[in-house]
Amino acid sequence: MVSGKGRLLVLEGVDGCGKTTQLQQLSSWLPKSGLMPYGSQLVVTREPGGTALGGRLRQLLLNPPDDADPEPTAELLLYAADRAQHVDRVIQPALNSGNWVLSDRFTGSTMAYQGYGRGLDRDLIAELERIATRGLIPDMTFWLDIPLALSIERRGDRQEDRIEAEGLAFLERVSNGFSDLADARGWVAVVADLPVLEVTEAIRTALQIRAAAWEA
Ligand code: T5A
Repeated sequence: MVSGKGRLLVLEGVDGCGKTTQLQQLSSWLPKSGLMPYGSQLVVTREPGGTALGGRLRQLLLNPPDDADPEPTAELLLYAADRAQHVDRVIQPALNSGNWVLSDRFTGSTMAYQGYGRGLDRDLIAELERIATRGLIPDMTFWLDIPLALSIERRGDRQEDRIEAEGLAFLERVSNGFSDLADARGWVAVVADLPVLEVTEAIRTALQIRAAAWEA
């Protein structure tokens, strides 16, 4: 029996900002941090691709076979479909059981990439966000803030996926989008061009402060 409330924590930022690295750091620390309710579990997940259906959608979105690349509106709807399945199958059931969920990307990525990046209608995106999540809002979102040039450098000569291959101007719009969203949605901005453990420490400290407020 879990004695507390489930919580949804999200990491957001441009490609190569260090989300996956921090997700690993947090997933080993959180269960022994004393922050999670007694008996609860940590569910670590990601978008796109947090479900079996989402895994197929991820492939179509990021590395589609020849001639199967989606146009912007289809891309938006595929990300929304991935999220709807993710919320219904993974996130909401975990939260209902009092577990904590740590997700690599969530709704902010759609607003940043498809809204700011692709220039699709942001009101429509907000409406789709509401439909796909059924109104679920993360308890805490960490935006890993990093200069775009460094995020590109960090990705090195790894093969680019379809979104990463959109080019610098696109990624600049996405990066500005994340900055606007962090302000508008009350995200925690984390300076991410520091050594891994310093970034982890900043996230941990912010989370400890917020968790104390949850308990108060
Ligand atoms: N997308 C997603 C949309 O367009 N709309 C949506 O709605 C959603 C949900 C998903 C793609 O889909 C798009 C956005 C994306 O383009 P993804 O799986 O999230 O892709 O892929 P990326 O964000 O590209 O993930 P990456 O793995 O490339 O980047 P991460 O996770 O941000 O970075 P990470 O941790 O892998 O680090 C990159 C490199 O930097 C090093 C790491 O060791 C690694 O080599 N590094 C550091 N080096 C020095 N100091 C640090 N502090 C470091 N942290 C990491």
